[in-house]
Amino acid sequence: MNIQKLCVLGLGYIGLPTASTFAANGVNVVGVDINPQIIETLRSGGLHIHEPGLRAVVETALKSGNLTLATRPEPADAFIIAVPTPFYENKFGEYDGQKYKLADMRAVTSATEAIVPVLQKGNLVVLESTSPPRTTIELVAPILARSGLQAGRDFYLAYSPERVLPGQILRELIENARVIGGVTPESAQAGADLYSIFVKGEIVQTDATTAEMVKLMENTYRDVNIAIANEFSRLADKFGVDVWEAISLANRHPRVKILSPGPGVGGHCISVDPWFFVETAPELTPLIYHSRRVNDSQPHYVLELIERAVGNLKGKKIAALGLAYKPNVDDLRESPAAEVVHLLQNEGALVKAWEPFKPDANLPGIRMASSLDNALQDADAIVLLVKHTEFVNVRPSEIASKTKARVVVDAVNGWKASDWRAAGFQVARLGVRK
Ligand code: SAJ
Repeated sequence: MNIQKLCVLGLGYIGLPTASTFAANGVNVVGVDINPQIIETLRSGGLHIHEPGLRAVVETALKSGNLTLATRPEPADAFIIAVPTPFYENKFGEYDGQKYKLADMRAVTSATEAIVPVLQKGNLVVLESTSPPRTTIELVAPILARSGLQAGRDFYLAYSPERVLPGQILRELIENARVIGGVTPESAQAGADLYSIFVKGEIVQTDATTAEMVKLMENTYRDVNIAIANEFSRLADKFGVDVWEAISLANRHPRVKILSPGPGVGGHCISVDPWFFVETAPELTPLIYHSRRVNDSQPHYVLELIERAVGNLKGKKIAALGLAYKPNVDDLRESPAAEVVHLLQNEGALVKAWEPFKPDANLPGIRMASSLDNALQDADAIVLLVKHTEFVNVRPSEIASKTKARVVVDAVNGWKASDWRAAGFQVARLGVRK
C-alpha cells in the first residue's frame, strides 16, 4: 500500500513521537488532538510532555511542513489511533468477592467515531492504544462500519501495539520489533507497509486479537515477575537472607531471570495492563490478579520496614529521596515512591521529599524539599525510594556531615550498607534482615 497522507489521532507520549517520525520520513502527517490547548502549545513551540530529544524532532517536522496540526481528522490514506486507555476512577467490576478495575475506552470510541465521516475505500486504520483483547474487532470495526464500509473488505484494519520504553521512545520506536495484527492478512500487510516507512526492527504480521494479547502478555509477564521478586523480598527478610544476593545467585541459572524487588510497580503501563486481562476474564486470571495485589501492597511493606528501622513514626522527620515511578525519569504517575510518602504521613511522620528530576513537583499533600541538602536538614532518617543514578553516587561520609540523621532505609538496593555503616549510619534494606 502506498501511503502519502496519514492522520495520527492523539498527540501524547506515543502519538506525537510517531507522527513526528513519520513526518521526518517524508509522509504528509496531520497530528490530531481534541484538546485545543495541546495544539496551541505545539504551534507556539512548546511541548506538553517530557521525552528526551522529542522537542527537536517535533520542531523539524513542523518547520518542514510535513506535520500539520488539527483538532479533527481529515481524509487521508491511513489513520493511527493512539489515545489513552485509562481506568475508570470510581467504577469497578467484581468477581468472587474481589474487585477489579475497568478500562475506560471512551477515548478509543470517540477517536474511532471521528474517523467515520472521513473514511474512504482502500484506507488503512491502525489502533495502537493498549486495549482489552478483541477491541479491534468488537469495538473499533463496528463503529467504523457506520461509514457504510466494512473492515477487511472495503478498508484495512489492524492493531499494532506500541512497545517503547519511556525515556528512550524515539530510539525504540525505530529499532524495536513491531507486531502488526490485521483483521485480514491483507490488513496486516497494509500495516506492515505503513510502519516499514521508518521501523528498522523486524515487522511481524499476525491477526488483530493476537497482537492485542501479545502487548498485554508482555507487560503482565513483567508485572508477575516483579510480584514474585517482591514476595521473595518478604520471604528473605523472614528467613534472614539477603534477597539481592539470592536473586543474583538464582539468576546464574541459565533459565532463570528474576526481576528486582522495590517499593512497588508504577507508571501507566505495567501497573495498568494486567487489569485488561482480569476485566475480560476474571475467572481465568487468579495469578495475574494476585500479582497486581502483591505489587500494589508493596508500599505498605516498605512502610513496615521503615517503621521497624525508625520506631514510632509520629513526629519523625523523614527525608524521602525520589518520587518518580522508576529511576532516571521525571514521570510521577502511579508512583509507588509517592505512595510510600503518603503512608508515612498517615502515620504522623513529617516527610520532605526530594526529586531531582522534578524539583517543583506538585503532588497533593507532599511537601517538596528545595534541594538534597534541604531534605537532609533536620531529618531523623533518610529513605531511598528511587534508584536514580545521582542518589546511588552520593558519598555516605558527605551525607553524614549534612544531617543529624543516623538511620537510612534503602528500598531499592541503591546503596552499599557497609559504606553507610562505616560512616556511622544504622542501615535497613528491603529484603534483607541481617
Ligand atoms: N520495576 C521493578 N522491578 C524491576 C523492574 C521494574 O519494581 O525489576 C518497576 C519500576 O520501578 C516501575 C515499574 O516497575 O515502577 C515499571 O517500569 P518498567 O521499566 O518495567 O516499565 P515501563 O512501565 O516504564 O514501560 C513498560 C515497558 N514494557 C516492558 O518492558 C515489557 C515498555 O516497553 C512498554 O512500551 C511500556 O511499558 C508500555 O507503554 O506499555
